[in-house]
Amino acid sequence: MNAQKLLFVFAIVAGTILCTISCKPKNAGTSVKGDSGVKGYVAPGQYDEYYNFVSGGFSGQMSVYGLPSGRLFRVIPVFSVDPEKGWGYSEETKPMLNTSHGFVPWDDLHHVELSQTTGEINGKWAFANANNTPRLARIDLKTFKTAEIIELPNSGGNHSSPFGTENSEYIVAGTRFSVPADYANGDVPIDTYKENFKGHISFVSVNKESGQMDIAFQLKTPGVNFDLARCGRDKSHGWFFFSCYNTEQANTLLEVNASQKDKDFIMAVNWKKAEEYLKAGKGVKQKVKYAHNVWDEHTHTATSSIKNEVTVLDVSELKDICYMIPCPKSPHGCDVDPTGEYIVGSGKLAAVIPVFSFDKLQKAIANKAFDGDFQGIPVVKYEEALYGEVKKPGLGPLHTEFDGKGFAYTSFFVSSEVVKWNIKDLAVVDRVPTFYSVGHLCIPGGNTRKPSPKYLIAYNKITKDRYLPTGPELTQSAQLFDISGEKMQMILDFPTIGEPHYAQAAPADLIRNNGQLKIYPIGENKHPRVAKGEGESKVIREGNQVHVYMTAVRSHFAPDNIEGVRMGDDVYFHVTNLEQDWDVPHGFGIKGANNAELLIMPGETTTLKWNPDRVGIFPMYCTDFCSALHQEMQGYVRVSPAGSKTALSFHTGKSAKTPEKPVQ
Ligand code: RUQ
Ligand code: CUA
Repeated sequence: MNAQKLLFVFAIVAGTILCTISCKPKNAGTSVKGDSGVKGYVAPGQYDEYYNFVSGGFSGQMSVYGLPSGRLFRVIPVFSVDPEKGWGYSEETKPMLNTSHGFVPWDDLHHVELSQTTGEINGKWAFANANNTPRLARIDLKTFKTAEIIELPNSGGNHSSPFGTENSEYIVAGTRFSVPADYANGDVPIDTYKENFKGHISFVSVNKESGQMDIAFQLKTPGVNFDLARCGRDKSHGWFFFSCYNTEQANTLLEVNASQKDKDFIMAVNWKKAEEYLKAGKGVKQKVKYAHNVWDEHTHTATSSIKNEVTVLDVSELKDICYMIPCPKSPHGCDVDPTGEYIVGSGKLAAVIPVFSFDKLQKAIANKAFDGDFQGIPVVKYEEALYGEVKKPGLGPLHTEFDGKGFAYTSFFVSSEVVKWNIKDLAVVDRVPTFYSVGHLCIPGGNTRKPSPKYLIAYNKITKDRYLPTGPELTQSAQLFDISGEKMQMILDFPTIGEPHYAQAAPADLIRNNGQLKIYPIGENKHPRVAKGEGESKVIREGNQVHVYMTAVRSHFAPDNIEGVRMGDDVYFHVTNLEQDWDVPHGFGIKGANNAELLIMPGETTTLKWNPDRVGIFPMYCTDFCSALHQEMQGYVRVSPAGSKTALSFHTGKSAKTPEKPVQ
């Protein structure tokens, strides 16, 4: 090798090394310029302008951030157990995670939907989907607690969910995987997809006052993958739009086989028509099995009941409920603008963004401007529903939000950017890079009639070199943009819990003043094992069950000394928090417990089940720093051998009390 050649090789090697060390894409680290960071600054002690409810992805939870600060306020446990809050560990919360498959301690939460009245966020509830074992959850925004979970039969991979109508009449849930219905024979060869696999879309009604959910009906559709959905609004209220892919009906190697066709569909659903058919008795009651879990605010206890019937409308037979609109290349996002006229389809592999017109669609349906049908569902001619195409917008369009000022913002996964375009003339007006690979976007109210066009948040799948590394699993992130001017400007970048999918945001005052600050009077506690004062605290034996009616108040438990527990006992600590101020929880933990701590909210009773595994003295203590003497808030349980004669007794302070008629 001559010297020149050697130098050349050296240059390449050095270049490669340098690049692996510092090859940040241009813009990285320099995108917050001048005073833009200041715009996201919320001074200590100041409130944020918005609540941001963010899906926790594979953590199964929902997190609550402030905007514009990006401060994390709370992680609300929804579909996954959360030992920090005792969620899924206390006896009262276990039924919330019950399903027809039994207790399921985890799920994958993708989308968040805030309840609405006349197309505007009303601050009452947030809905969320479980993707893996199909369920819908309702979170009460007065308590920031999951108040209800309903399982969805006939579904697999509940991805196209939960999207709501303008008055939260319904929250819909479309199945990602079409599968043989639960009420049909499921023991069929997988390659009989075309004949035996069906899609089901659930329309779940929401009670206006209580929020209680109920599966009003399901639509049975040909087998495809439903991906996302949006309701019609204003003039298109009464319609729903679902993107679907795999209209090839492939059952293997979908990355190739589900990308064959030039166009898949957006399925337009006339749900008012479906309601008419339902009233006319056209629904078929089918035998299924699903769990419905409801939290009772007065007993602070969930009950799970198994239901076994659902009403199904077959849209291949009941004409004029569904219409297919051709949409280029595996549409993912399907978004409707604030006026309800424009429906935006984002084909993951498409080079254009088609924008459909609701008025043109109606005309096309009236004139039967169809191109045949897809297994009984009329296919509307593409041009007859199309308003126009956004040309060369970027690579890999996913999701679109709106600012209410005539602009749409679309995320591009592959080219890693947000693109702002004009809805009327379909011209691209601005684009900014995201770091990296953005999925969903959120503008507060961005899916309503009245967006507030100040901020846009991009939720990124990959963060690569943006943060200090933490091993192979790097954090995902959110990036905040100021969109009040003509140009989008990045002002903040913050890590998230789990993989953030969709998120929504609501004005701070709407949530803050929804009645959430209150006293929790102990008198309203209807828990069957409550102790409403220390005088009511006691320990009783029922066979091999020992029930401890325990109270907690700053800074002691009553009782705090318990004897007479024996090996083989099931011990239930029913801890009542006697505090009535809304912000003084207590905690409870005992050595060797096979579950978690309890966090007991003021005025509530919560139960920990404990099976002592050995003879001896077991300390217990308050886990939540509640006062200067929090560390003194502790006690002991004595465990004796099975068959021991040690009488059951308990006390706090001097006098040991023995239950009047100890049952041995
Ligand atoms: S989607 S992978 Cu919400 Cu873009 Cu789930
Ligand atoms: Cu009660 Cu710490």
